[in-house]
Amino acid sequence: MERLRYLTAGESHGRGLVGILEGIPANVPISKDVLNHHLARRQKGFGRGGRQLIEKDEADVLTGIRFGMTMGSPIAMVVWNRDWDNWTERMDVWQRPEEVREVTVPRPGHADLSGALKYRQKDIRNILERASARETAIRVALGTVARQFLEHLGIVIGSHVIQIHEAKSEFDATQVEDLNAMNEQADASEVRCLDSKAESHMISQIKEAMLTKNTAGGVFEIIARGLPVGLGTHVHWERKLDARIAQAMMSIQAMKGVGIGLGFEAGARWGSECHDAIYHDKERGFYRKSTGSGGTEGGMSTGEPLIVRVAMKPISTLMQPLDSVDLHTKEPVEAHIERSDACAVPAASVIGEAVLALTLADAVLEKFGGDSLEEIQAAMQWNRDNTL
Ligand code: EPS
Repeated sequence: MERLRYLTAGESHGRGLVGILEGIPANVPISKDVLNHHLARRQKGFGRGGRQLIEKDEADVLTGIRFGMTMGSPIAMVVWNRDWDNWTERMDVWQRPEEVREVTVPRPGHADLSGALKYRQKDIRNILERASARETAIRVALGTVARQFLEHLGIVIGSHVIQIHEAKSEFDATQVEDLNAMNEQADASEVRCLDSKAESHMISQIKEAMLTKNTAGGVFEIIARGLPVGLGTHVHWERKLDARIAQAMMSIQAMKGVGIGLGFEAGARWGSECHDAIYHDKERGFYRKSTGSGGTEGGMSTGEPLIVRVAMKPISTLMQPLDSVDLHTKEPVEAHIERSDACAVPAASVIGEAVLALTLADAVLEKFGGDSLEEIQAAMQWNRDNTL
């Protein structure tokens, strides 16, 4: 990230998850309710396991905000793990209990084996605790600060689930103007799906996964509107907006594919069916009628809706485990079973929104600079005419 930095720490069953966000300008109003609202959205979704009945995630802000306003200083926060109460001995920072049930059988698909070998850990718990998607709770908290900053600049983000296993939504979100309303509607669905026929199919796919002791993956779509032209740049690989978005999405646990706009589908289309023809009028400046590029050209935002699709693999903890090998005995055994989720694609869509907010906030700060919200609002103003 160029202008915004963030760092998270914390284990799934440790005391809590810690985050620091540095680079948010001063004078951005931040609402505690909005922070906790998005944290609650991340906890929902059909197919979640028992853990979410224990947790009620809230952001405990320690620094950087005073009277509900950012001060330009680093924002530090904690999401405490309620489940910690059940793990105090097993996850004690100092004292090893007399008996520790070590995890010695790696789950295929998880960080378990590569992590254990890389860090030379005989107890896989030392890997899986940090690899766990529990970490995304603090990322949503940090991302929601970025999101509130963006909203004050007229940039709004929404998402919905477009596929779970074989069930596919036909809903076209690219034309939706009010993304907050779209999000509310998606939140009302147990699978965050906006196509009612596909919604019941998705639920039945997850039920089938549960019944067969399996897990289900899927695809979600995130849309952002209100972006100025020219976030990111064509001049250098690491500053390209689409590249930064892809990296951010792939950093979310269990994500395996990212597409911008038509994404993989672009490979099967003629050029004339792919690219968005250019128009101009006095009111809008330059504009497009189609959304194939997904709002980026040459690594820069076009000012059109940004459309990101992300594929999540099925969660790797299977209740009917695949073959594995014990780390110590090297004997073939069934993989380790941990309490887990059958499907977390709806939650992943909320995490995607937060991660996108962090990436976009960084790109906004890179282009417009400024130490206070007012400076950035003013700098963005003249860019809004969309013409030369
Ligand atoms: C996860 C395993 C499960 C999930 C967890 C991610 O946790 P547990 O082992 O405590 O049942 O519920 O996700 C969360 C805790 C969360 O808040 O999203 C994993 O192995 O990635």
